[in-house]
Amino acid sequence: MVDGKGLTRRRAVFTGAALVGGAALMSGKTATAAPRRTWEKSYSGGEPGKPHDPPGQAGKDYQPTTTPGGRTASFKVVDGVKVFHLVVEEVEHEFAPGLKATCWGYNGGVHGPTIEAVEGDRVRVYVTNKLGAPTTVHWHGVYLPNGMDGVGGLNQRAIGPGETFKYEWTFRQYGTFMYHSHHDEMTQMSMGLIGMIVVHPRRPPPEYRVDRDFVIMLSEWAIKPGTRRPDPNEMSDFNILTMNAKAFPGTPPLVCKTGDRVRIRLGNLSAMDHHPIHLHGYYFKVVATDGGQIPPSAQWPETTVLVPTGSTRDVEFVADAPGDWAMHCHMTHHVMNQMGHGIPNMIGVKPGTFDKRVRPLLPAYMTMGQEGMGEMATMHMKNPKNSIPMVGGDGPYDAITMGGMFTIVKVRDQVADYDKDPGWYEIPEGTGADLASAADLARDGISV
Ligand SMILES: [Cu+2]
Repeated sequence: MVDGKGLTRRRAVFTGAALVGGAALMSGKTATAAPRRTWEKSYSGGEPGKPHDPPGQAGKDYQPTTTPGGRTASFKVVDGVKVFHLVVEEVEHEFAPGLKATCWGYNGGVHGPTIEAVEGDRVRVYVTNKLGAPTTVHWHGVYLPNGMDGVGGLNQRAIGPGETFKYEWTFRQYGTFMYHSHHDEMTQMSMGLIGMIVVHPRRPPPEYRVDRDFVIMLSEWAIKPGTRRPDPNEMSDFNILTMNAKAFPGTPPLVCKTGDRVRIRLGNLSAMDHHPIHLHGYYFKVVATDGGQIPPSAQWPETTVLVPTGSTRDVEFVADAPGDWAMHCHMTHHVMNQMGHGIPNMIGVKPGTFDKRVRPLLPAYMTMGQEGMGEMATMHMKNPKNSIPMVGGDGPYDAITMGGMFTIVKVRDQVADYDKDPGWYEIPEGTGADLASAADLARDGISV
């Protein structure tokens, strides 16, 4: 590979032929004409100050993406330039029914809206700071003039409270990228100042076309039960794990029709964690990172993709199996809500008459956890004000003993409205797990 380094690949976009020769000299190999990759062929944008393409139109130049639980940024076109406006402000945000917090967001929401554009688009993004603190915006993974990169102190002075800054560039690549504050990152990203960017190819190769194109930002928060401010000082004990700032059971499903080609663009801007995202019922291929498309010959099948913090991963599959398929982070503590970790291990404890003896001192006392945490999903215990149970969403059979970074891909033969939850999948008679009958046990010689 002559393009192993990001910078080299980037340059290859502009001076492909010259670079191939140079790299071959360095590696001592004979120069051969490296095939141009599909995503390079698609490139058509100008360098800053040079002509750019006309603004790409939804429906004509690209199929819009869906950000479940979030939203897409609106823009207007002024003299051929797409103009966006991000307002940084304090926002009341609901993570799941019963849990709200005062966060920092963009345009009245947490996280920021997905910025969607087409390669070759010229964009101008105004950023108005309505916080009490200075801020900046960094455009993660995007090729920009250095002065637009948004690192406070390094590329610009921070945007003071009440000020509006202007960023402007031409998208010269396509893919899945992110944006986030680059001033006092630890505080500002933990408070919610992050968002996704999707850039579609100007001339998409046939394999780019999908029917459903989802965008999911993974993040983590520390919100102690009963409080309503995320704690940015937390370093390891994050207790709210989110997809587009929603924690299960607050995460909306990803609705697909049987046979749909599906892309899921995962971004991770968690403070301290990577997330292995696992999809049930399917395998997918990892087709892109925030460094660009992965050539088809280098894509491999997976059912779990690790999304390191500060990275994006695009996965694709064909939704050919109807059902309600779980998709979640496979770190088991990341599918819990507001889990406290300073608790004793009660597994196997036999409390005997202990509860009875404690109750004169603590009237509501109940020994819990001897059989694990699952029962907490069904107990409907009273929670501290503004907090949610560690696990538990209502399912069609029982409580779903999951929380946090968990959602459901709902694949149906008929879909009237992709934006509407189709309810629970009805498992066809005789195809589900069920209580074994005495006849089954006898036939197979199973003694219990
Ligand atoms: Cu995780």
